[in-house]
Amino acid sequence: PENPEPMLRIGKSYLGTKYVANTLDQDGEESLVIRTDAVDCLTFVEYTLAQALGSSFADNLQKIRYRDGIINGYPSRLHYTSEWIENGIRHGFLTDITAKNSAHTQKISLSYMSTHPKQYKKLADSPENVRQMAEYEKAISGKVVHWLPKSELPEAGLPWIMNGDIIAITTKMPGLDIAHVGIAEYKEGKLHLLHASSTLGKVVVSDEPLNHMLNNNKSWTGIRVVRMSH
Ligand code: NAG
Repeated sequence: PENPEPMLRIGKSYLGTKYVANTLDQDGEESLVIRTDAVDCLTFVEYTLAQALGSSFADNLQKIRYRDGIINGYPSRLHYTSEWIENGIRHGFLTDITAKNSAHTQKISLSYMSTHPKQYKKLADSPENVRQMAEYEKAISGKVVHWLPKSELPEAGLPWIMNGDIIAITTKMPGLDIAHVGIAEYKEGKLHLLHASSTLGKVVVSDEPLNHMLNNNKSWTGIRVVRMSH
């Protein structure tokens, strides 16, 4: 069968969708934004996962995007992908595949948002939001997670990385955990990335295999792999 994995089948229905950053940062109170016509790397994965999980799209999206599914201001949104992953595992809709298959570990260290408030509309004007973000950063920092260094990812991928898996790219940018996310797709025996590309301005399957993308980016260090739990 072709594309039997729902994450891949649904993710591919977004091919060509335009890339737009910051669609979730609306004026006024934080609320559940659904903009499936304009995505960034993370919202693309969120919409795909919300649809793949079945039944209520909006309910799923809220559980995916907000800490424990509760919308309570800007800091209740899961801004850091490692906390986004942790929330998904805790609520039973994601499984940490790297944890089962890679012995490499790293300690999470988050501070980027609270130290760059001018880059975020909802932090630039709110010291209270900055204070709360700093608290959440502190709460997750120090947690140890498994990852796969890019030097250990062959062009052909690995047997334990499957079509439709969520790939989160780790970064050495100080205070940040994940720099980019997408969905795994094997093409002609090589592992590629289905992702919302800011440089190409839309959702694409990478021309290059994922390991080339990683090796061509100096600040990207490796990957974490998580899978939708069925
Ligand atoms: C992430 C942003 C987050 C935003 C999400 C979806 C960081 C650390 N996180 O990259 O604020 O909600 O994209 O647009 O910048």
